[in-house]
Amino acid sequence: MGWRSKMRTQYVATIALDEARLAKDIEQTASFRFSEAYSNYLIGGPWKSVMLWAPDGDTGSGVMTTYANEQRSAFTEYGRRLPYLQELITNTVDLSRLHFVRMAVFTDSVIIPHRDYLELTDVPDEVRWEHRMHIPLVTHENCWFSQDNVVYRMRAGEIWHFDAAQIHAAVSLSTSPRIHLVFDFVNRTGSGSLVNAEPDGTGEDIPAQRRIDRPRLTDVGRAGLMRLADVLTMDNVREVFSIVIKSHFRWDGGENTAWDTMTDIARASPDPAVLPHVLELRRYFTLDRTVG
Ligand code: YCP
Ligand code: CO
Repeated sequence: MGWRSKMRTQYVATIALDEARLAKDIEQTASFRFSEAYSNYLIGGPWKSVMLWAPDGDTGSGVMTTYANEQRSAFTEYGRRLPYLQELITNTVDLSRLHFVRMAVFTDSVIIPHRDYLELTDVPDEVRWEHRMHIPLVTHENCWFSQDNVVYRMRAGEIWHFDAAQIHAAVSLSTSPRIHLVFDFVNRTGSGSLVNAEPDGTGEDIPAQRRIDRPRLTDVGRAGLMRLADVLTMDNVREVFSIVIKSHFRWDGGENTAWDTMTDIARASPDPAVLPHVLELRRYFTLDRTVG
């Protein structure tokens, strides 16, 4: 099966995780130096990541545009210290197209609705990573993703294609950490499929059993959110946005509700600096991250 970059978010298959070997590897990571790059996408706890597979086997800073991206990728020093995950990665994907694998951990936090890959305009076509895949390793009931106004869960051991080029958000409402493997692939034509697993889904991209049903956001609920405008100042933009994003995960306010509601609240804020600031954030996270 050929493969192109425009892969929709979809469940692929489930791997039977070896919990004992996984626990050993996770224990190993206690001594690793995690990067907090991209934590500005989160409100609450940081986004912690560690490179397991990267160009030139370089652990690097975690900021993906700073790697020697024209080099061949390989396991990093950290990746080589995780025998189970090294095996899992090698057995599960086409390494010839694999560019990065990160272990990504976050706890008790929300991820601002955003598109990834917007900052990669200077990365040459042949090495630009354009396709993402997730495999949750450790997760819980209250870790949710949203895309196209669908809120859903990924369970541990599941392989998911993840359309990171579309606006997506996430929450992890728990004090226990959520740990995923996050894969990025280059858009090179390869012989076989990207993933070494027979798809076992129902044909539905996001299976019904993975979706979280939310009640509609009522007019009363919406009016309540709008009253946040009364207290919204430059000092609390992030806190207010966190409330707005969490409410989007609990109630269905329609497409783009988090950014639209935040923009409406900003417009109604007594502080005139807030609206331009929120519009700038919206541009950065959803439209354009190139400088100048
Ligand atoms: C990324 N996605 O693509 C970011 C990290 C959360 C959202 C932070 O690396
Ligand atoms: Co993202």
